[in-house]
Amino acid sequence: MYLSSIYDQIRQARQTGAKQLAVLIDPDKEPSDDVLSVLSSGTRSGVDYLFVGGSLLVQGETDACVARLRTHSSLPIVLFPGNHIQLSDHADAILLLSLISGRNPDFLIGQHVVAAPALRKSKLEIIPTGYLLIDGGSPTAASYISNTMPIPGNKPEIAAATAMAGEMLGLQLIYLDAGSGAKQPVRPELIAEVRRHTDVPILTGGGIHSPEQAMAAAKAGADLIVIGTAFEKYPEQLPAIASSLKRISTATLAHPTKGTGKLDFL
Ligand code: 1GP
Repeated sequence: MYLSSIYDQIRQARQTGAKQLAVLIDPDKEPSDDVLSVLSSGTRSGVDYLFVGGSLLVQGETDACVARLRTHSSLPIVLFPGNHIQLSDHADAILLLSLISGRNPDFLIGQHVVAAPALRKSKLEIIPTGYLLIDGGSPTAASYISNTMPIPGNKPEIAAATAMAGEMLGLQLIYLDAGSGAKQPVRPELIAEVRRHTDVPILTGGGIHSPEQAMAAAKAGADLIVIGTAFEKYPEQLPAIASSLKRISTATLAHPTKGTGKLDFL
């Protein structure tokens, strides 16, 4: 079946129980040869999307980074911007992030207002995304730069209520992020609680560096796993993570959960 948009692909994966993988490319960092070689193998690498962005770019440029990735990879490129200047018309889509775990109006709506005229002119597919920072055991650039407090990792009910509010406001994805380089990924219990209370696809990332962690997040109900730091440092480990997610997808497809499409691994 032809799927017209990236959001359709993510939603379709959610409906069938297929788990997806995105790697996050930081425009500030020059990709190593090993990283480029994984990217150039396209979907054979087990990667579904390239995400591009960072909380703060010191020297990198989003547009140049996207252009460079295009020459090395045929994978869809999705902007994951830290602010309104991280735009590129050469990407396929943008996660228009509203930082709903925080109470900083600039990241709830302010940056969006500044970016809206340029986004309206662009051909980017815009995917409204509820972005929740979850405490991963250490301060992260995302919480510092956004000047927001992450949701405590042991308060799944707060995350679930926040995600519910985001869904009711019409946000189409929920991204649970422990922040880049987090000590601990978002706890599976928290992901599961958000899953129980929302139907939109769930993305999670921050601190995931092993197949076991990726599988735990996926089993808890995350539909798309995002890996940044571990991919930069150990790109050779990516196939193991990708195949662990494929195993879960295959198990889900063999034993689909009836009714709501919610997964029942717990
Ligand atoms: C950060 O979720 C992403 O926003 C990825 O985090 O760099 O820790 O993989 P890592």
